[in-house]
Amino acid sequence: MLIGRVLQGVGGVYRVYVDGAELECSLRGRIKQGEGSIAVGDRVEIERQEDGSCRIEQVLPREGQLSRRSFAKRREQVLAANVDQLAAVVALARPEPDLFLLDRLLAVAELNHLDAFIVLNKVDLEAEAAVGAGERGTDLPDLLRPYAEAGYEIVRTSVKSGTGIDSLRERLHDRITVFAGASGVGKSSLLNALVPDLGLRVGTVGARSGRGRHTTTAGQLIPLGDGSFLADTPGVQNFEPAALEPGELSCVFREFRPFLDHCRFADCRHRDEPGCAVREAVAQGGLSERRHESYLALLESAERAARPWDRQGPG
Ligand SMILES: Nc1nc2c(ncn2[C@@H]2O[C@H](COP(=O)(O)OP(=O)(O)O)[C@@H](O)[C@H]2O)c(=O)[nH]1
Ligand SMILES: [Mg+2]
Ligand SMILES: [Zn+2]
Repeated sequence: MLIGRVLQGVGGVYRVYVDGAELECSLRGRIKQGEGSIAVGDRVEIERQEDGSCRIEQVLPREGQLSRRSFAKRREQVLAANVDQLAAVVALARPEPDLFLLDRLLAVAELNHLDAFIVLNKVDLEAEAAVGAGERGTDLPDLLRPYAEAGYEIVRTSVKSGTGIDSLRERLHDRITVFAGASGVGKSSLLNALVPDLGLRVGTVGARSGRGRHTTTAGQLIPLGDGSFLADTPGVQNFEPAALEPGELSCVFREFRPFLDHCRFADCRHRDEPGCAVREAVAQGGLSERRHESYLALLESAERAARPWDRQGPG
């Protein structure tokens, strides 16, 4: 009997990582029937069959998972099992930072009880970023300050110059990490830099993000060989924030937590209630106004999803 980790599953065939090698395995019928009970990242027991083929006999208990909840279907889709942390990737420039997406990704991490950190990639594009910052009126390090203050570590990288790749590798050590971020920020490039013989396809810049732009279609786990695994799970970007329960949201914004007990109402949604400690902190500059706006936008979509009769209605 062998124990391994599921790297990928396509059409009933599973690639399983065992002691530095990969085995192709089938799945025992009884596991197959319990739909969704095996995912990328699962630890499994494998038995070699008489004909030499390998079969997954059992899925070992999970320590956490990254899942996407769908409100409409009232079910959970497991994107990857045993994930430890999420790396939210943004680019200094090209594309312009999508901070609402960053807030959503960090929310996903919090909801799934994953550690999270930010990778600021393309730091070689400083000159270009300065132009964008001029047009915007703020530069990205300023925009990222609230995240650092909330306790999110920021690792600066450039695939082009090699800056920060070693620190990033250290940050990944012995853990399963999900890379997430907008199309074009350099996720595939970073994975290629971390695993030199990987050869993931790198996309072109400028193309509109959206369906069909993802060069990786099915989720997979990439072993770094030192006990670290990178999870390439395209579904994270399309995470549906509407699947959140409205009441869950305020805890998900980490830096709001110290204020939550001080709101006048226990069920305060930090929008227009009197005596709201969160809004008070925003007004006094102790909390970021932009993060609060993201919170309100997520709250609205969560409330809309909780009212099925106007889910189709205009925003
Ligand atoms: N200047 C610069 N370009 C980068 C860097 N990392 C990635 N790119 C480029 O950004 C584009 C998108 O990269 P890709 O890895 O496909 O992004 P993904 O969509 O997040 O997987 C490609 O043209 C890369 O060559 C970097 O650190 N600096
Ligand atoms: Mg990619
Ligand atoms: Zn409040």
